[in-house]
Amino acid sequence: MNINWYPGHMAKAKRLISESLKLVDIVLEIRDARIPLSSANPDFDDLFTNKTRIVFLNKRDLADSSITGDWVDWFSEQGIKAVPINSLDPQDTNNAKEIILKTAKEFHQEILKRKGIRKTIRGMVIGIPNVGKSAFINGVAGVKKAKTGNKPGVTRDKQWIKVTHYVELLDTPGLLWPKLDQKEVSLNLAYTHTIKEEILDKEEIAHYFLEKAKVEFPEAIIARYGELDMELKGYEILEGICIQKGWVQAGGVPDLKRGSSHVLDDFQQGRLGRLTLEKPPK
Ligand SMILES: Nc1nc2c(ncn2[C@@H]2O[C@H](COP(=O)(O)OP(=O)(O)OP(=O)(O)O)[C@@H](O)[C@H]2O)c(=O)[nH]1
Ligand SMILES: [Mg+2]
Repeated sequence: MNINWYPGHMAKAKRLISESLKLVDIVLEIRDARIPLSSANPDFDDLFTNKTRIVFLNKRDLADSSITGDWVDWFSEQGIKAVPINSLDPQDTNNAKEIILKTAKEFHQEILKRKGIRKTIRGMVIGIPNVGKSAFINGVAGVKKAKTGNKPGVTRDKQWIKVTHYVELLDTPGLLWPKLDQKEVSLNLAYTHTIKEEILDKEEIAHYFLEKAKVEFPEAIIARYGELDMELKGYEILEGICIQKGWVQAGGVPDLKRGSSHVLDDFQQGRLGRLTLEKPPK
């Protein structure tokens, strides 16, 4: 199992982000609440040292709310402010807007005092692909200016979007890193649809997903697909799901391709319930 996806547009986007950094006062990092560590790009630590950084745990509506609470505590222990959010919920995005405006106001006043000028405060929104950066900006700005889509690699260029007369946010393309060398991380990125589907072996990914599910949330699988022997291997559980749901080819052969697409899509769309894949380190 070896997943790597670092197309040319990401290398270009990384250069573009580095160049835009000097224009930016605040960095808003969007992570996936279901995988708060796997969705952290290790390249960002070097890129954004010395910048005020706020972490948003997006897609909180798809994650287990009690584990999200544990994550907020864990981040706080690391000295990082982490805010759970559903970018499609106006109440949540209004709350995020208030947090951003409060931080921006502090910058604005400090610059006014120091330099006597009223400067536009700029925030850069960064994160891995498909985590919801553009949806976050649209929600916070209250306009649908940034293009969003249910697949990674939608945003291809930078785009400034006004939030108020003195605050602007920069939408950026999702960035992965050149070498995904940790299997667990790669799989978490694949499960959450961060990696382009066309390059994945979906049957293999679904097998690993069910291997994890049978230990961590077997009830969610049974509730969705019916009674299954969760002692079996991931592949065999997938076969069982196909048979239960009638996803079979001629002669009753389980259609594993169809089954794996359904299972992964059900997880991604929250149809298996609110499931978090990573717990905070002890
Ligand atoms: N359930 C849920 N879906 C969300 C949330 N935020 C974004 N989405 C959906 O996730 C998908 C990706 O959102 P985008 O805003 O396009 O993601 P992005 O990070 O800009 O993606 P790239 O530009 O490809 O890097 C879209 O289908 C959004 O509707 C959220 O908080 N909850
Ligand atoms: Mg985008």
